[in-house]
Order: sequence, then C-alpha cells, then structure tokens
Amino acid sequence: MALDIRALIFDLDGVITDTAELHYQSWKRLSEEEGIPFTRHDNEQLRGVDRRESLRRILKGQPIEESIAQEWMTRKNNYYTTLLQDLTPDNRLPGVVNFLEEARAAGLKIGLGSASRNANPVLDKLSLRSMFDVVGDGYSVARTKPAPDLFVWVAGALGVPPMQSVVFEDAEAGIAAGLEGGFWTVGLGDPANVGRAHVLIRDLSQAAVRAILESVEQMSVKG
Ligand code: B16
Ligand code: MG
Repeated sequence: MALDIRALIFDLDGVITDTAELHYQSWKRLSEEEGIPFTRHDNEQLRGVDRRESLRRILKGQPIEESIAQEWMTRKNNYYTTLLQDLTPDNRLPGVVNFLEEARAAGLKIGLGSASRNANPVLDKLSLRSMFDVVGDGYSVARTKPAPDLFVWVAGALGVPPMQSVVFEDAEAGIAAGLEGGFWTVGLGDPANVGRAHVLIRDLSQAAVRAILESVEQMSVKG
C-alpha cells in the first residue's frame, strides 16, 4: 500500500446529524424578531461556518454594533440549545453507527471536527460521544473553517499527520479547510457544495470504510 490511512475525522452537522434545520429555525426566529429577511436558501450559506460568520452572512454586509451582534448570537444560541433538548439517537443520519463501527474495527482512530460550540452536547444527545477518540469543536481553535486549523488540531490530538487522515464534510468551507490542511477529503451530499473533495458520496449509508480507503489509495498512486 502506498498510503497508510490511520484516522478518519468527521464533521458533525450534515455528516453525523442534521442540525442545520435547528440552526435554521433558531436564526429564522431571531431574524423575524429583528425584521431581517432570511430564507432556507440563505441558510445553506451558513453550513460549516461559525456563529459570528453566520450572522455576518445573514446581514449580507449590513453593519452591526458588536454589542448588538453578541446579544443576537446569544439569543439565537438560546433558541438553538432549547431545540437541542429534543434531539435523540433517532436523529443520527443514516449509516453513521455502522460506518463508525467499521472504522473502529479496521483499527482507525476517529475524530470529530465541528465548528459548533455545541458539538459535545449534541454528541451526548445522540449517545455517540464514546465513539470518538478526540472531539474538536468551536472552542478548540480561534480560526474555524475554512481555515484548516480545526482539522489540524484534531489530527494532532489523534497523533496522526493530515496526509494519513481523511476528513468527511458536507460543506464547501469544510472541504476547503481539509484541502488547505493537506487532508484527504470525502464530500457528502450536493456536489455544488463539496465538488472539490477527492471522493464524493451521498451519505455514510452509501459508503464502506474499505471502499473509501481504496479510492484514496488509488488517487495517491496516480499522484
Ligand atoms: P454553533 P459543523 C456548524 O457545524 C454548522 O454547520 C453551522 O451552521 C454553525 O453555524 C456552526 O456549526 C456553529 O454552531 O452556533 O452551535 O457554535 O458543520 O461544523 O458541525
Ligand atoms: Mg457540516
């Protein structure tokens, strides 16, 4: 084998569970209270980027005083954490547990790299926390996606170099972060978002760990 993949690093929202809908409902409530137009289409632009960048995108360049921005983000997060209370293991996306178990059985290390400051409580609600060796979240690094820092932080904590790790992402910002960090990347979902990834899949139920590793090995051989 030309390559020796030793770790898989997963994004949370859009890969392990679909919290994008809950983020949408929370931002929607705030935007209605503040009279800001915000649609489901706008919400797609928030995938994978942190809370401050999400607000910047919602405001579409409109300036805001920082103290007001902080109050709005706190209010939105209160709405979001209230919605998270109803999250259960049924909210795991299809194929997640099988895929993680297959990775574990193959001897791979497993990390999580989420821009969310709520990643740990979300994993707890999904009863998945114990399946990850390392959890990197919105508190782990100063610059989140599309900067590579978060995935590099997770890989470092796992003790595996980026070139021997595969990142799984549903967002353009996440694939950009993975590529910039020198990781192998698997894009889930819409190729309009993740078309730059090395490997494209629909979701984890449509993929086998072995097949992903083989695809990456073949790409590395082709150079
Ligand atoms: P929070 P991921 C991201 O999660 C979401 O995709 C993004 O929409 C959200 O703004 C971000 O987390 C921050 O979330 O407000 O909970 O800190 O895809 O990186 O797992
Ligand atoms: Mg995501």
